[in-house]
Amino acid sequence: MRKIKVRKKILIANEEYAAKNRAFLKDRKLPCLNVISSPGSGKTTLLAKTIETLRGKLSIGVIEGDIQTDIDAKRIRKAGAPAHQINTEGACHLSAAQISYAFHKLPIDRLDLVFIENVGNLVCPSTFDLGETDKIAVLSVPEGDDKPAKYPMIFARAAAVLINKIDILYATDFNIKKVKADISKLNKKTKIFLVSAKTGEGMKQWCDWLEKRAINKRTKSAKKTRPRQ
Ligand SMILES: Nc1nc2c(ncn2[C@@H]2O[C@H](COP(=O)(O)OP(=O)(O)OP(=O)(O)O)[C@@H](O)[C@H]2O)c(=O)[nH]1
Ligand SMILES: [Mg+2]
Repeated sequence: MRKIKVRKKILIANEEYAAKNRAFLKDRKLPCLNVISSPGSGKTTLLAKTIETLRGKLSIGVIEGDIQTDIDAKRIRKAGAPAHQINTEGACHLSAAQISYAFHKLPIDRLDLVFIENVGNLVCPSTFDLGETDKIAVLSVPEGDDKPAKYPMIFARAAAVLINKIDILYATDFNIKKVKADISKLNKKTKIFLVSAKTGEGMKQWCDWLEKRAINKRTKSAKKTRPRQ
């Protein structure tokens, strides 16, 4: 009984911080994408490649979540973007309060887009609201094509799904047609990208989509806030 009460309190506190984060992003017309996947699907490699591909077009900042170490934040800085590392010290997902604090550790007013790389975990982060604009799922080829069916939560909620490591498709029995059908059953609206962060294949389509979304967000918000004639 007591445990339930404590959990309820934690969730209410998280919802309050998530609402605060949403308002913070809305004020700045700043898109923030929460990237979720199993450990090792290629999130950091994809983000580094995205930063390189969009250099000169979009100014990107990254909030990195890991149980321990600042390995990923260092990789992002090496790719040329500001990064803030959060260590959860055991927790399997980031919280909205941690994100609220991390926004102020980035040069937020100079950014066009913020990525959150959540702790590598296909389950826990998918239902935890951080106040992000959208969730992005990454599934890599060696994980197997049954994952959307077995772990549906993130695929049902994601605005886009990146199927990464397509350069090693030849070495697996991963069935792209089946995966696409399974994802579409869960979420008709989601956009699916086939990519290789290693070779760069498919990165242009993904980056074009990101650029459009970042620009759309700014223009839509500008229209909304424009006073009526
Ligand atoms: N062949 C191939 N390997 C890749 C690709 N993308 C990433 N990798 C490799 O996959 C491994 C894991 O990549 P990371 O980017 O660290 O994965 P991650 O999802 O950030 O991992 P965590 O942060 O630990 O959850 C590394 O050895 C990468 O070089 C790809 O497109 N193709
Ligand atoms: Mg990583």
